Amino acid sequence: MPLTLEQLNAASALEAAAWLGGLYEPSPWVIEGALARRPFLSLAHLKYVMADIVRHAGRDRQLALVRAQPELAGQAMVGNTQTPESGHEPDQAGLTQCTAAELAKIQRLNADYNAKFGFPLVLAAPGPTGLGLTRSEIIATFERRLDNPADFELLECLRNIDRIAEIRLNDKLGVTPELGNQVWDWAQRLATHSEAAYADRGELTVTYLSDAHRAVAQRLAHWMRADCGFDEVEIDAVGNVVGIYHGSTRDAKRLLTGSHYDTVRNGGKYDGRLGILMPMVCVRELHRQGRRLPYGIEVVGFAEEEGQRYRAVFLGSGALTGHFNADWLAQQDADGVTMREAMTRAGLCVDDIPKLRRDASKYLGFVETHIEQGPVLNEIDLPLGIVTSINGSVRYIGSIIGMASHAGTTPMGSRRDAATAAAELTLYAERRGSSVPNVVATVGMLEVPSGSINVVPGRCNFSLDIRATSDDLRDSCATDVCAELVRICERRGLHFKLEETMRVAAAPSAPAWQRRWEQAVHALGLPIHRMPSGAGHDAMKLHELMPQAMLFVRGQNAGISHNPLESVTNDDMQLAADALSNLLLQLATELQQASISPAPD
Ligand code: HGY
Ligand code: MN
Ligand code: MN
Repeated sequence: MPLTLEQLNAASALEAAAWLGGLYEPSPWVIEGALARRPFLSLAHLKYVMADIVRHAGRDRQLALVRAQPELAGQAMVGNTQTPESGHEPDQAGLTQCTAAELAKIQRLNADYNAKFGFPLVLAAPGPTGLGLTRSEIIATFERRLDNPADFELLECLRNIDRIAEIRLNDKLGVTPELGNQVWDWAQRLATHSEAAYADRGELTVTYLSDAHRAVAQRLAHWMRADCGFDEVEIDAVGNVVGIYHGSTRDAKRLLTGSHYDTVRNGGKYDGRLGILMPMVCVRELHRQGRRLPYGIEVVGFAEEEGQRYRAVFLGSGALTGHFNADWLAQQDADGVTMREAMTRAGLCVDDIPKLRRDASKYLGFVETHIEQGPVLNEIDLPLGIVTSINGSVRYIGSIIGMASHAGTTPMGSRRDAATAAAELTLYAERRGSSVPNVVATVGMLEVPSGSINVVPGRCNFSLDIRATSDDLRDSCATDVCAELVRICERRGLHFKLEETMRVAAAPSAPAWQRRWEQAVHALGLPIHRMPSGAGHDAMKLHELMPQAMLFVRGQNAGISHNPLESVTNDDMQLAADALSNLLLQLATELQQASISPAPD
């Protein structure tokens, strides 16, 4: 019979410690510390308390905890002795089926890792789903983490120990994160669609209206119709996938929610997509319960947010706010295909785009769940964070033009080298972005077109991405960087072209909606952590039309994103689904109590 939280809260410290003994083998101090903080408000609260105790245990105890873990190499050995809780874990990951070569590689990696860090690598072999990493994933993780700094690795080992404890605790309480598993499965399925050139390398790239992009749209629409019970599903004139789950009356106001399904090149599986799949799984639960709320739920998979194929970001959400810029239609992609042609080939009706603008009076507001795409939630061991504001950003693409010349015969003093000028600008942008808090400046693209090893670069293309928590901070940084570009080119006798491709204002969360997220997270028994978003999101576009607020979900691998290492655990996705469900029911209660359908602020 699975253990219950009530039993854990009511039992004597001795009895409870016996129940939880194997979670953090063999470090009873973690459980003792946690039990002293009873009552546990929820399973998530218990997990957080244990991770918090480990986090604040001091380096000696942390090192002892890591050093006490069974070595992966040892686990890979057949017949290795494991504790009762951990015995099945190596098997789950297939570690006990290692080939001799794999075993030798793991043992070599372990020796190198121990020699470098002075403790064994700890990796939660059951992985983000609890069902087990593959042997190749384990070896790849081992190799990657060998390159990390020591301090980072100690914390990463501790986070993996927490994850192992979390999975063991789920087992003890008979808990399976069903909704988290469903979102995980959907995300893996969507990730099977990638553009050919990238798919061949095992990379995920889905840019606007590519075949992979259209396949993802079809998949989302199918699941909305066939699995989740949406009443209406369509793919609109810009390729957004729109699912509507009506309220108790069809003309009831709607909550708008969703995120984007396009990706950056060689991106991750959860950026954007998590925010579509989360409300889909919540609507599926409502549908299964035959439940209608006093408002409708409109879930949108936005077709384009990343601006990868065309220089048109927030195209999908911008169409809903009436900001689709018709000039974008003439933009050409790297192969010379205009957006208009791409839309026509995809069967989209360009003339219908203006009709997509939403009437704000018909909506209650917009909410978005999204992976954090950063390290903060990992550093405080929290699965969920409340977004207070989305940073404003401005983007440019530019070219510095000098004179191509012979690398061997052109004296250093008489060159008009475009690449060294771009390098100066890149370093200036880094210095300026670092000079004040809450500002970031990035040169993400730097290219000498048709460059040659023996030619002084006559041209260098570059991009600029400048963001800040306020528009003033953003604009001041942008002004300085552009002024520096002028100075560099004057001094070097070069000239430049610069085009602003995006400018979006900082978007503070609507207080009432932020409060609903806070209430939802509090109801899960978790502490509230408020934080700004350094990444841009569709919510900042909808911000121009209606009140919005976001929920962040912790990412694995220290929250890395825009990278194939992007990952989320099923447990954290379960908590996000629980939080969104709670917000939906909160809103329903508010409306029922008001017994009218006002537009909450
Ligand atoms: O760049 C961003 O912040 C987002 O991922 N488009
Ligand atoms: Mn992104
Ligand atoms: Mn995103």
